[in-house]
Amino acid sequence: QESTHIYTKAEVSSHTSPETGIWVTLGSEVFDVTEFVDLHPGGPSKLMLAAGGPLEPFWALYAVHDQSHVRELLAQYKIGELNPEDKVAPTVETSDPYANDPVRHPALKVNSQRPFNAEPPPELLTENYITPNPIFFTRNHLPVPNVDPDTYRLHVVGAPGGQSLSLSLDDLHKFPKYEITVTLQCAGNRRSEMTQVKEVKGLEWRTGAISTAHWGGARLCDVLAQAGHQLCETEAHVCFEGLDSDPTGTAYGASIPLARAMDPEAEVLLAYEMNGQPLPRDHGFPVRVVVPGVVGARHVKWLGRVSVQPEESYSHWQRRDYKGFSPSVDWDTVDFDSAPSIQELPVQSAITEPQDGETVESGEVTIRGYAWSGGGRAVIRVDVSLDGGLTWQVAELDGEEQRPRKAWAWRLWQLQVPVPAGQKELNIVCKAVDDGYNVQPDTVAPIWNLRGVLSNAWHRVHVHVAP
Ligand code: HEM
Ligand code: MTE
Ligand code: MO
Repeated sequence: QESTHIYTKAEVSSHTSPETGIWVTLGSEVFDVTEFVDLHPGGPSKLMLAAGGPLEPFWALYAVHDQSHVRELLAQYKIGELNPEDKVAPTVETSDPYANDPVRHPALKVNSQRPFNAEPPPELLTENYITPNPIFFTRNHLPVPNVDPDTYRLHVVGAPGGQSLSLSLDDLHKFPKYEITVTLQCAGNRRSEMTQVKEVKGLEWRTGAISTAHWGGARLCDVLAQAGHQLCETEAHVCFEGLDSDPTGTAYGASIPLARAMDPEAEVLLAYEMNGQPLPRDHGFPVRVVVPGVVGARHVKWLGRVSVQPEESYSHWQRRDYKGFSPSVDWDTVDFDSAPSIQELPVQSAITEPQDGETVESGEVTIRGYAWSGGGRAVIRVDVSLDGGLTWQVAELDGEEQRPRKAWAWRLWQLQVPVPAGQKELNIVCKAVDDGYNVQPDTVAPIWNLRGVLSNAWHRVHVHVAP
């Protein structure tokens, strides 16, 4: 018998297109699945996410592959083995502040490696109503702190006449546990579309700086009450500090109004669980704030300190970022103090399937996406157009029915429509309506702002129709 072919990791990673052949690995085995890609029951685009590398991280997300018939099918495409030396784990460089960052899922589309910022690809984003933890979008401003859960303490500054608290994880678990499903969206989601109008400062997020999880934890109002805080007549703010800090020792910080923090109906959590698991390190282990209906920036991760103050947090991210301005304001004229910090977000929706530039089959097309609104406002309708907005059809809303005024989570939606005969291309557009009858603006230019936040114009996707 002929000896087995041995391939290096580098060789495998250079096989990612039909021209070169499409290779993947499972354990130490190498497969050429070029012929199978178009036959994949989960669709070619999903399989292609693993092209040139290991299947394990993807198959870990989809247990459908843990079946003997799937392994047998794959075995038909085996072409050899991985070079054993390529299985040695890479060594860690310790002088690098990011050296202790966790290992990330390879499906994430990375916008910046240090600090780590990444979004799930559209074809995975709306595959599940609950985003699996490993592909939940990640927005870090600093290296990920390594927090020891045994010595962790959450410091809560007490009210005058009350008492300050130093809470261990066990202490936090003694408060009544609440569980809620909440969608988190970064203010910069869809910023890349704003960049097309005019340059902005910020990470080039596409449609994936949004994800949904089932969070578990103590209510912030219960913890504040134990420290002697009550709702007061005068305006006050609850300030949060993370355990992540820059080289000068300045921690990430943000604040929310005390009125929201103390309102049991607002369901603000100090979360220690994400989808039934302890928080992953990237998402704030061991404790983060979850502020339903409010911009991601206030959901402070690796929470170290909570205090109530007469003014908003003095952090850069509260005062000099995450604010909206008129399209005519530029970096020379901007006065950050003139605009309120972003809290509740406006109504949003996007198309995740098909993707821009794709070719769809003639006959029928399935259009999918997500829709969400801030402040607990429920999405009541998603309109979809195939002709750039001339005519509209109403999409079917999937996902959990939302509670009135507490619609914290997104709705996924879909529409199956015949492709009009003779059509060579489609200009697909979506727009959502929330229960305040708020709608999305039709174009980006009038909402352009120098920081590229609040990008929620109608989402447009241009596709070709196969002849
Ligand atoms: C379904 C094979 C890679 C996502 C399936 C099924 C097979 C298969 C045979 C149908 C299983 C059943 O229903 O019993 C393969 C092979 C792969 C591969 C041989 C690699 C060579 C991937 C990757 C992803 C993925 C990389 C995701 C990133 C899915 C999904 C389904 C599926 C979501 C379910 C589709 C549905 O619910 O209808 N795959 N797969 N697959 N696969 Fe894969
Ligand atoms: N908390 C800390 N401590 N440090 C951060 O960099 N980023 C914020 C927020 N909380 C951040 C933070 C921003 S801007 C967003 S959008 C969300 O976390 C992202 O949360 P995720 O990474 O779990 O998706
Ligand atoms: Mo963000």
